Parts: sequence; C-alpha cells; structure tokens
Amino acid sequence: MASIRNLVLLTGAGLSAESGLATFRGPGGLWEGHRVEDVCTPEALARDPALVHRFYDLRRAALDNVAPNAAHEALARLDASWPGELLIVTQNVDDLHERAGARRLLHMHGELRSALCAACGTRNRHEGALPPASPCPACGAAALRPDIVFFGEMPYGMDRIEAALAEADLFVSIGTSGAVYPAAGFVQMAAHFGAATLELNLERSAGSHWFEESRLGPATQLVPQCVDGLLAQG
Ligand code: BV8
Repeated sequence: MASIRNLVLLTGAGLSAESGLATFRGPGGLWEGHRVEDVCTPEALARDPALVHRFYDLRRAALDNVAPNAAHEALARLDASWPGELLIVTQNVDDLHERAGARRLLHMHGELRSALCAACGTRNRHEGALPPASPCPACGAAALRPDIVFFGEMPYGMDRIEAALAEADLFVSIGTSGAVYPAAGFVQMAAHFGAATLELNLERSAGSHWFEESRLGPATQLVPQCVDGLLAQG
C-alpha cells in the first residue's frame, strides 16, 4: 500500500448489517415479505403506490432504532484524516455513514430521509411517513415519491463516481454482494485505470474474482483493521 493517495470505497448493505438493518439477499433478506426487486421499480410504484410508499416508510422508521457500528465509525475516521482524495460511494439508503461523521459521501441509490418530486425533480429532506401524492415543498405538486433509485433508473452521481475511479490508487468494496450494476462493475473500472482492488465481505461475492485481494469476515472487524493500515502508511 506504498503510494496510495486517492481512495474510492464502495459500501453495501453488509456494512449496516451489524447495526441491525437486514441485507437484501442474505437469510431473512426479505422486506415485509417482498423481494427488493419487486417493490423497487417504477412499475411497482405506478401499480401500487401505497405498497411502495409503505415499504420505504417502514425502512425509514427503522432508522430511529439503529446506530452506526464500528465499521461506519472507522470509515468516518478515515474520511476525517485522509490527506488525499477520498470518496465513499454507498449503495445504502440509510443514514448511518452520516451519523458516524462521514463527509465525502455519495448515496448512489438515494436516501430514505429524502423525498423526490416526480414533477419538478427537487430532492427534499423528509422525516416520518410519506403518503402517496404528498405535496412538494418546492413546486406544490402532489408528486412526492421516495428518493430511491429504482431498478431501471439512473443512479445518482455517476459522473463524479467515474471521475473518482479514474484517479483512484485503491478501490475497496465493503459488504456488497456484487449483484447490482453499475456498482458491481466499479471494481473492473478501477482496475482498468490502474487502481489496486480490495474486497472486505462476510463471504465471497459474485465479484470476488475481480479483486486482487478479498478478506472475509464481519465488517466491524475488517474495516477498522483496514483503516488502521491505511492511516499507518500515512
Ligand atoms: C441502471 C434501492 C441504467 C434502494 C437498489 C442484467 C445484467 C446487468 C445489469 C442489469 C441486468 N438487468 C438489469 C440490470 C440493471 C440493474 C441490475 O443491476 N439488476 C440486477 C438485479 C441484475 N440495475 C439497475 O437497474 C440500476 N440502474 O442500470 O440504470 C440506466 C441507463 C440509462 C438510463 C437509465 C437507466 C439501478 C440499480 C439500483 C436499484 N436500487 N436499491 C433500496 O431499496 O435500498 S438496489 C439494492 O441492491 C440496494 O441498493 C443494495 O444496496 C443493492 C446491492 O445490494 P447489496 O448492498 O450488495 O446487499 P446484498 O444483500 O445483496 O449483499 C450484502 C452483502 O453483505 C453480502 O455479500 C453479504 O455476504 C455481506 N454481509 C452481510 N453481513 C455482513 C456482510 N459483509 C460484512 N460484514 C457483515 N456483517
């Protein structure tokens, strides 16, 4: 890890698992009996808005009962003291990275504590339940929806992510199954631009073979160790 200046870290549901938030594809990875692919689509929102809004209302409410874990805190510590470029790209829609203190953070799949206006495109901070057809504080249209990137929709921040990957010296993927694109393809992009690649995950993922190194174990053990190693190299 000699000449590492620019870092990109990708996180997934496995990072929040030890905080008590269920993952998507592991045991018990069903939300209210739904597969995420079935409720996380524009078609599902059009077909049954009450179901989709409730699905995200329940997950937003669950945030009040969980806290960042040692992995979130280690990443925030890294963010605060890393002298080079650093970007945490999270697929997670929880707010645990922020609550741990992370700043250089991008939610590529949206955020539970935000509501998107389908009429004017404004993203509004939102707490509590979000009934269908709620009025947008910016334009007044009864068009607020969960600010979640559904399957088939363009993730947020792709230009910024690709620019960071092109400059990265090290790409670290943490707690993700490598099942969803374009996030699952970031490791190949980073390697193409010459970055070292490291995976920290509980088990081998669909993308493990793309990584130079995979360390297997719980994030609350692997992430603080990794952060200590990076900060020690200065
Ligand atoms: C797009 C919303 C294009 C928020 C989500 C065929 C091939 C390739 C791609 C496609 C294809 N067909 C369709 C596509 C595209 C599609 C896709 O990838 N589909 C998959 C299913 C094949 N992707 C899209 O549609 C994306 N958009 O492509 O747009 C486009 C182009 C032009 C114009 C317009 C559009 C949009 C994808 C975003 C969908 N939204 N979520 C929410 O509800 O939460 S995806 C959902 O999956 C979450 O965001 C989640 O973060 C993400 C990935 O899941 P993981 O985070 O990895 O969670 P998972 O449970 O799977 O795994 C957890 C891992 O943690 C496991 O490996 C486990 O071992 C590990 N773990 C568990 N405990 C621990 C641990 N690790 C460490 N410690 C622990 N304690």
